[in-house]
Amino acid sequence: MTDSPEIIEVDRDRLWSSLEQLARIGAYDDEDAGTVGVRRLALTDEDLAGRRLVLEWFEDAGLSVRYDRMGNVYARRPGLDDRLAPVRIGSHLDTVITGGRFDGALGVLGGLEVVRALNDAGVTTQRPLEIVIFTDEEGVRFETVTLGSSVAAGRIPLEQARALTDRDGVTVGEELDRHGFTDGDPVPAPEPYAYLECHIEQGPVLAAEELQVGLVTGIFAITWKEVVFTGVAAHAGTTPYELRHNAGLAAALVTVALHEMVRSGRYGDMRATAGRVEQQPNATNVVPGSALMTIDMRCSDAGHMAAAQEALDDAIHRAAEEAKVAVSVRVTARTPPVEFDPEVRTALAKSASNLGLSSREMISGAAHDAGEMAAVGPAGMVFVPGLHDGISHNAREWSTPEACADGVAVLLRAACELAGT
Ligand code: HGY
Ligand code: MN
Ligand code: MN
Ligand code: MN
Repeated sequence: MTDSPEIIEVDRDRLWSSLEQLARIGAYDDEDAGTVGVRRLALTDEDLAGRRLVLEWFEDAGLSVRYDRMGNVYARRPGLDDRLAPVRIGSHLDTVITGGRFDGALGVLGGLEVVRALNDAGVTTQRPLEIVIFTDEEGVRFETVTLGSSVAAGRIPLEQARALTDRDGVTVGEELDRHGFTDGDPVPAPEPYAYLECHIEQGPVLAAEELQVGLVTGIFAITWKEVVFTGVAAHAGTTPYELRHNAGLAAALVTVALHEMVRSGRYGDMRATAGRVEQQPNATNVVPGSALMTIDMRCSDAGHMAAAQEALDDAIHRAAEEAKVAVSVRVTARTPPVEFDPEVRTALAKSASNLGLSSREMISGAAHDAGEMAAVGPAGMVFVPGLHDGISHNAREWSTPEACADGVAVLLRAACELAGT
């Protein structure tokens, strides 16, 4: 029996309650933010505990679960014709160190709510649906972004992913084996008919313009670099300035160069962040002998990104010269600008307007698994407004039950349209 998507309702309170229950796993007191955050770094026990809870819900919803060798989870709801390629709805459950309860979780639990709503309405879609949990989207523990989905899409080979290490020298491969994913399905994954992701906006635009959902056009290009400056630790009081080899100075000069590059306007909508700066021996009376810094650069235009990388490399080498230190640079992530599929974008826009929701098109400055999925099939995203200027990657990340339910209602209708009801 199939009904038109009009009468299939998202259960706002059920969705909100699932978000709340999941947020208890990995909860931590964040003094700086003055609230409770969520910390489930990729492939840690907290990450797997969060998955276990969601897998229970998947099973309760009648989904059959399998996983691949990268630990990505696919929870399948049969369609009327299971020979057809599935419509996938997904995101991630891992968080950054100062995470909130919506980044990633809303996309996975939103997919689960789509299934629960279809179950309630007794509706079976033509195509099968698959809800996906991608491993390690955040790239905080193993230092590259959207790792699980990039392996599922075939951009990063599994063996290259398995060799990545965290700051304690533990490899992705050891963690995948420890959690029992080694015998999973081969990667890359078979291609979906379409991929949808609902995600908190992680920015101020929708709330500032008092809009209910964001219709995402694409994703910024992203380049991450790790830079290591090697100088000489020396006495802060007796070492004459011209004899110093100050690695900390070099890192500071690069941070200022980034600031000047962005302020120059020469690189369009470029955003640059030196998120990690660690200098050793990190002592008041010792000239820093070594410094490690990471640089995250993003912009919507590939040409601006290329020019910015050239200027950055130049700034890095000038800083090393000025501070009289050695330097090594490693690219740790590089993704092109993403354009989402016109047909998927139309399905999402039609859903939003049929629901009478106010919306606008917008680009994503944040990386998403949808960016990797866009390389292997038609993909698209819907954004949900956040509170507190849309702050994210911060324990204060917040939204409302209504906003989350609106985003998932758009997801539901677009999934029904693409999967056929
Ligand atoms: O870095 C990002 O944009 C994503 O949240 N991992
Ligand atoms: Mn995310
Ligand atoms: Mn994130
Ligand atoms: Mn994501």
